[in-house]
Amino acid sequence: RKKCTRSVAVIGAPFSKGQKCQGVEHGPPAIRNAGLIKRLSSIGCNVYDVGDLHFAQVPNDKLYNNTVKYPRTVGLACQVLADEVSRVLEAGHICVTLGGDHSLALGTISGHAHHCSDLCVIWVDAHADINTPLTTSSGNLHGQPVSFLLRELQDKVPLIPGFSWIKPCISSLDIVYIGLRDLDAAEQFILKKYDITYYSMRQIDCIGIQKVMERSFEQLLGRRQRPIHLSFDIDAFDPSLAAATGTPVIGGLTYREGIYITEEIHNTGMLSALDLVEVNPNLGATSYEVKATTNLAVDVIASSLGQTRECTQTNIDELPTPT
Ligand code: B3U
Ligand code: MN
Ligand code: MN
Repeated sequence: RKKCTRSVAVIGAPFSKGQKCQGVEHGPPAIRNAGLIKRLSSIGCNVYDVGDLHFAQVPNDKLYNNTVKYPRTVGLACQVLADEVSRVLEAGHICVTLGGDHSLALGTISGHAHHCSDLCVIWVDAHADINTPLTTSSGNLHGQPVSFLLRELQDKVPLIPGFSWIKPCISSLDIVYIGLRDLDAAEQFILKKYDITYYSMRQIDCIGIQKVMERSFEQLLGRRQRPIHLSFDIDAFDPSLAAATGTPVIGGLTYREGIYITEEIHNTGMLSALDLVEVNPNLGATSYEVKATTNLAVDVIASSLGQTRECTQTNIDELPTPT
């Protein structure tokens, strides 16, 4: 249960305007209260807790195109977050961001790319979050962040208010999805048309999580070592494990699959930034379900940073002898 090689900065991003459920802004304190900082210290991480950022709500933030909600508020929050992420990476930390809803990945990935343009992304989620402002039917920006980040997609993405600072920073071969099981038709079309690699739950059933990780690393790291951005939506897990989230979808990752993903990412030695998003402590039917979800979030983060399911302490070299 030990070994964390570098220092880790933790940023709370209590942001919720990328979706409609109240409460996801309470994710950061809920994950902290489940013992995140202590756990990271106990596995040997040097933890620098940035605390929670403050996000202003932009007044008169009208719908874009009669559909997209809070574009200016989301754009500004992501800009603030991007600056903070590149600052802590610059200082040499691994950057852990606690959400908040998944629209904030626009900020974390932009900030990460500002620090190192060579990054790759592993997006663990039930959803692809790749609608454009013109294909979204919900209007929620947490279902769209990837569309703003992909270079190949830019001729299909309109400039929306609050987003002019964003530069697309990844290509379709630089991202891999794991855990998908709820795609809109347009999202499915985009994944196919732009040749984006995705391992859906069906694919995981077919080949197993071990092969999924092997193939992901072969694609992303096979030619050269590069920093990994892990964007982990807690709704990738089965709702029986992570009930306290806004859009649960049946048939998700098991605990063992989810933890195997993060253990393998740690083992590459290339993890540079991690988002843990969509934990909503207002949801979940009982306090037990909320606790289970926040504990799971802590396990995901800790195993990304070196917590193992085996004891890796090496401080015993002799058994006690009876006298
Ligand atoms: N694809 C739908 C649903 C959705 C996306 N992300 C979540 N839900 N969490 C949308 O709103 O774009
Ligand atoms: Mn998501
Ligand atoms: Mn999701």
